Amino acid sequence: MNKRVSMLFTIAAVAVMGATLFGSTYTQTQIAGQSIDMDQMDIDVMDKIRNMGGLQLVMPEAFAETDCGVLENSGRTVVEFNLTGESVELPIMGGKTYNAMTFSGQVPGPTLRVTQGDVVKMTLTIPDWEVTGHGNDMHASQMSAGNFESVNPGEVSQYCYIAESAGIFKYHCSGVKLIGMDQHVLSGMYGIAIVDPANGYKKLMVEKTSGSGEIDRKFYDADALEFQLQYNQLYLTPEGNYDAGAMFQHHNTATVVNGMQFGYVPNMAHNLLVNGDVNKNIFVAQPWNGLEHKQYQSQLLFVENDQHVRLFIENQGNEPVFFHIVGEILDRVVQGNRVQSAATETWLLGGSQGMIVDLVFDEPGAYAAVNHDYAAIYTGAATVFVAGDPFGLNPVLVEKGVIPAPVASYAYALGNPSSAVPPMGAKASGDYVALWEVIPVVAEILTS
Ligand SMILES: [Cu+2]
Repeated sequence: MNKRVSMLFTIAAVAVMGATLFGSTYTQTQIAGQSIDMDQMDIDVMDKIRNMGGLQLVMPEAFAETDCGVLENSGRTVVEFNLTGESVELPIMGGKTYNAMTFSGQVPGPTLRVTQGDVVKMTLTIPDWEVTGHGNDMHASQMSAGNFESVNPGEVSQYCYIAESAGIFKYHCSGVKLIGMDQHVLSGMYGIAIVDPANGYKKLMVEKTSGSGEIDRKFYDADALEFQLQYNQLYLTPEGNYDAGAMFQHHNTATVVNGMQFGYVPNMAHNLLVNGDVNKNIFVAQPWNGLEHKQYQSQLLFVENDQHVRLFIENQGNEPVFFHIVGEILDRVVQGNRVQSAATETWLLGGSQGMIVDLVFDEPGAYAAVNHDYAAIYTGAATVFVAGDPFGLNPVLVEKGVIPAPVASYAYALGNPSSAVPPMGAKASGDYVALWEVIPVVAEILTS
């Protein structure tokens, strides 16, 4: 017996012994067995394993159905999710562009939102003008991407699955039969599925001290203001093409939040609103100044104080995310519908890992949510939440007639960027007012 065969035999023997000891019957005798009699083991199984050269690995398809027929008629709610695979050119900092690969022309791809137990019917269309084939792997599906293979230009393919587990799950291109998957994902072909728990979200409990040594528990209703933040990296050549060599060395060109470096930081329109001057920056890094960036314009995220805020966060990338909000504590961290932590400062997300963060911003202010890895912060992993009215705009907004009465969040005067609000998709819905159109108008009123 050569070494390789010997090792396989050992693995097979351990597996069969495991099955013998802890098999489906679980009798007291088996569990309490004192010794293993090799003569009593199933010799046929051993021979079979040996003859085929070891154990065969089988990918689970427990909840998957590549043929939609059965699941579509199962009586469950069926949610259709239609994606196209398209290569497009997108802007990055410094006035350059890069060759992006996208689902439906946007990065991240459209967000799927379903309720636990729903059937998802995913259809991927590749236009005939597209330069390459694409695939799709939804981590909510418990199904191997290998079953889906690749969809060629000019073709359409689909699969169905039951979204059995609640939580936030990545989906991504699986390349051309898994080849080039890194290039396709790191060039923009990713998104999330939010699977809401069948019994809904839970109330948020926040502990507060009264100052007399007592702890008061404050409860917030399960309804919350929701945002999504997806972290990734770009690895690019100077020409804006994917650089596999840089990826292997983890030398990223940029860190992106929802596809943008410094996604959701102030822009020149905010400068005009707050400082009365487009050139007076209100944040250290404002790379997207300039209204010519239009839909790629960075925007702030507006929340109320004392409001339950829920963040769906996914690490789509290749490097860890140490999620932290400067000046805040993450009141609750949930993964897979199970609470992982409460009142924590930072939470680590490995690659292809997601979480739901529930929190309340206690005081008016501007709070930077970051990946607390300095290389990531300086290359783009900073996002600014503005809570309450820290800039004292309410009296002026009321006096100038922009709003009839003071508001608890600038969101009620200016809205929040649709790309951060799930289900996202400025491009997907078209039903939105662009902040980069609204803010200059408001600022003009205030400064006139
Ligand atoms: Cu692809």
